Amino acid sequence: TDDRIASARHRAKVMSAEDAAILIAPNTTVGLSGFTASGYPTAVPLALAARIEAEHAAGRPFKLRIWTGASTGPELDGALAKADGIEFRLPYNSDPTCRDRINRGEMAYSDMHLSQVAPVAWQGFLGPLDTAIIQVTGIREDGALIPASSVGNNKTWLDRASQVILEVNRWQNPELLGMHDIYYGTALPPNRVPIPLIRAGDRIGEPCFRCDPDKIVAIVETDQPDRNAGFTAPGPDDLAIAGHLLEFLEHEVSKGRLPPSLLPLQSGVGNTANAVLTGLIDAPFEDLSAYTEVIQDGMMALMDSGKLRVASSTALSLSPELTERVNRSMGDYRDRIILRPQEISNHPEVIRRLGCIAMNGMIEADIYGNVNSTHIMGSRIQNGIGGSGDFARNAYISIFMSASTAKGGKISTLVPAVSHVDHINQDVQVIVTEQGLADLRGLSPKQRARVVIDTCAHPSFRPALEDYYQRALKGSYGLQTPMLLDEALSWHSRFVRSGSMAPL
Ligand code: 0RQ
Repeated sequence: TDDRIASARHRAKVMSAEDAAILIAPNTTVGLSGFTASGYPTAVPLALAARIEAEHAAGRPFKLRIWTGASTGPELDGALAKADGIEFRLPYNSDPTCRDRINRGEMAYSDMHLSQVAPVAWQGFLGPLDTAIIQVTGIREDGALIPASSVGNNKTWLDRASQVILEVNRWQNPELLGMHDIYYGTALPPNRVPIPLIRAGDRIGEPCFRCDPDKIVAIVETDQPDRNAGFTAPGPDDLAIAGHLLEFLEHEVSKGRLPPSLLPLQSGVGNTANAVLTGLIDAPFEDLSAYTEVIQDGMMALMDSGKLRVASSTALSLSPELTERVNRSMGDYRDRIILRPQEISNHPEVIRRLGCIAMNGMIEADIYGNVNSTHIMGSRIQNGIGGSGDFARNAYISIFMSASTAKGGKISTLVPAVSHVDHINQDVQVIVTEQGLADLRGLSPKQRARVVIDTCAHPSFRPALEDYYQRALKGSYGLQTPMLLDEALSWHSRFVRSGSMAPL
């Protein structure tokens, strides 16, 4: 114990992870920190998983309801799911063991818009929160908690929980102090007021979390690096998508519909999004800003190049190499990176005011521009909607991107009808594949179908899509959004039956 825990009152509560885990009762609700594999607790969840396994071995049931910020790491979601200790989880998951259990029907999963989790918790719709387990960088003498590399829902879990367990992670750089902006001005209707944030770089809150010391029942010391996966070098499809997108943005600037510094960028998870950001380094835009929820390697590269002036997010989500480098020089970024609660990083009011350019990945889109971000073949969850809905509906321009085929060419990501809808066509303005970019703004459904088929579909599926559409124009019940009811999902059922969407 050193000055990471500057308050004697708090120091008296330091104990082992095993002792802390005993304080969590079966059949209770636990809210944990973590947004991507950044700033999530590791020691207490691992000890808890071991305890759950021992209880199960002794024939005693032990399950928990788990709330987080978004996805976390293997020591949290992975370990608790392997121990069969999660009965219910929200809001976003990318852990493979959780995913399997959800898709086998063994775990309940509530996939929510990330901005809505905190307000819905305050409204009381989720029930009581028994325990919060929150990773922090340190505890100040006055008891304020210095946040770690993600903020997520931590403020809300600390405020709502009956008891609090802290993990003080010595690996996090104390220079993080001052990077965060914890806003305490949210109230419920009828007392809600405007969020006073008018530029991506504005600070409207406090650097630390407040927490009633009487609620803190345990403090565990750790030394665990964040552990997000690395990125693969962008492939030809990623580069083609990035190329189309950058050309589109240049075109919008030349038409006077976007300023030369663009508008605050939001960029989703994954390799393609990362390739787009990297591509911006050599694009003719200056003085960029970002208002987003995750900062990936591409965004750091853009910042280091001098092109990105400021980035607001709720988490750093960097490859292992970049995690180490950025963590060493955290103080250098404190004025240019702002980490906020996800209720604010993803706030519809702020996204609409700033006019974000939203760029997110998708599973599939249909010819009318409805987008599925979450489900494979209509019923199997991949990850979750994350913040894509917060940004898509409220953005200045909402862009979805994917390669035009998946699974080695056996699946077309452009289909007659999406098998699950996350983003309705009104929330989808641009679709990009390696084949091209469809600008759907202001078009009717039939005009949209024309552009999507001609521009985005892969040549191996384009004739079948065209054939479906032509027959729909003749045989549909109505002609606003032509559809053959018996055939619209036949591509998906063919894949489930035969392993390929290709026409027989
Ligand atoms: O499966 O790994 O088994 O091969 O889906 O697809 O191509 O690796 O793409 O990593 O960009 O993820 C929508 C899931 C795309 C992501 C999604 C299969 C494919 C692969 C992943 P395998 P890729 P990406 C901010 C914004 C929602 C949340 C969001 C996502 C796997 O972007 O989770 O936007 N978005 N948040 O093979 C069957 C198809 C398929 C398909 C892809 N049409 N049919 N399988 N796959 N398309 C961030 C946060 O919210 C934190």
